[in-house]
Parts: sequence; C-alpha cells; structure tokens
Amino acid sequence: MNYSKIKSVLALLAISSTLLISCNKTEESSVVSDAPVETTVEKTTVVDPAKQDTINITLNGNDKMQYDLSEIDVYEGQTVVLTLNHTGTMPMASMGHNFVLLKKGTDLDKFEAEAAKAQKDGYIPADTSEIIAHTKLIGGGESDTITFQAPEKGTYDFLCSFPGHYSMMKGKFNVK
Ligand SMILES: [Cu+2]
Repeated sequence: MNYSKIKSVLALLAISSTLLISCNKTEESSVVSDAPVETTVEKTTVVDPAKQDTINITLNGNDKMQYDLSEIDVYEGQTVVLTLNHTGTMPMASMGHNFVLLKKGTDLDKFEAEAAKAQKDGYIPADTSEIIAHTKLIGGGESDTITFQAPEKGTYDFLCSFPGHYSMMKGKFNVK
C-alpha cells in the first residue's frame, strides 16, 4: 500500500477544490457588482370605496334557499351594478331567486303576499311603487345583472320574492 501517493492525491484534490471555490466566489462577486441596482417603486392607489362612482356587488343564491350576503353596503349617489348568481342547479319553478330592493317602510309580509300572486311576472307584483330595483327571477346556473342609482342614505330591505323564500332570503341594504 502506497500511503504517500494517496496522501498526495488527496492534497491535490484539496487544492483543486479550493481553487474551484475561489473561482466561483470571484465570479459571483463580479456578477453582483455588475448588476444594476433595482429600485421598484410600487404605485398602489387605494381608492376609497366611498369615492367610487360605481360599486359592483355580487350576490349569490343557492339551492338551500340562501343568499350569501345579509348586508350590502353602498354609498349615496353611487351607481350600483348588482349581479345575482344562482349557484345551485334547481329550476326556476321550484327554487327561483331574485333580488328585490324595497323602499323604506314597506310592509314585507304585505309585499310578499302581493308578489306571490304574480307568478307569471317572476313574482314582481303589478304595483311596483314600493320597489327601488329588482332583478329578474332566475333558476340554477343563471345570472342577472342590474344597474341602478343608490337611493338616499338609510337602511333598506332586500329580499327574494319567490313564495316562502323571504323568511330566509332577506337582508339589509345600507346606503352610507
Ligand atoms: Cu329565492
């Protein structure tokens, strides 16, 4: 066994690896020094929701007779673009949904009773004097988008006027 030969081979290996490391280091440092200094200036404009002319609202209704929002906040004078999605699969005849925004002081029970008579009109009663805005009645997988002006500041009721739904499908529409 030639111990000294092995020793010299090991020594050579050690030297070459040191050389490699130092070589790499030089390369690295030169890359770093050559690289231009990048300064990223992020221009994120945070728009106050109260100052937007238009506000987009998405309201979903499902097969369990539920809306996903119990409160909707908008600001006085805004143009409201409201999209109602029916995220279920049941047909309009058995699980139809709409969104009806009512004027202040509307008696919800009375309104519902009148709406129930208006099946052919998507449960929108003939007398629409208490309605500020409404979507059409939709079934599973359908959507409807409406655009209207937010009324004066205050709290309003919204509901689904399909018979029997408003006990669960209703909420507050707050105009700030
Ligand atoms: Cu409904």
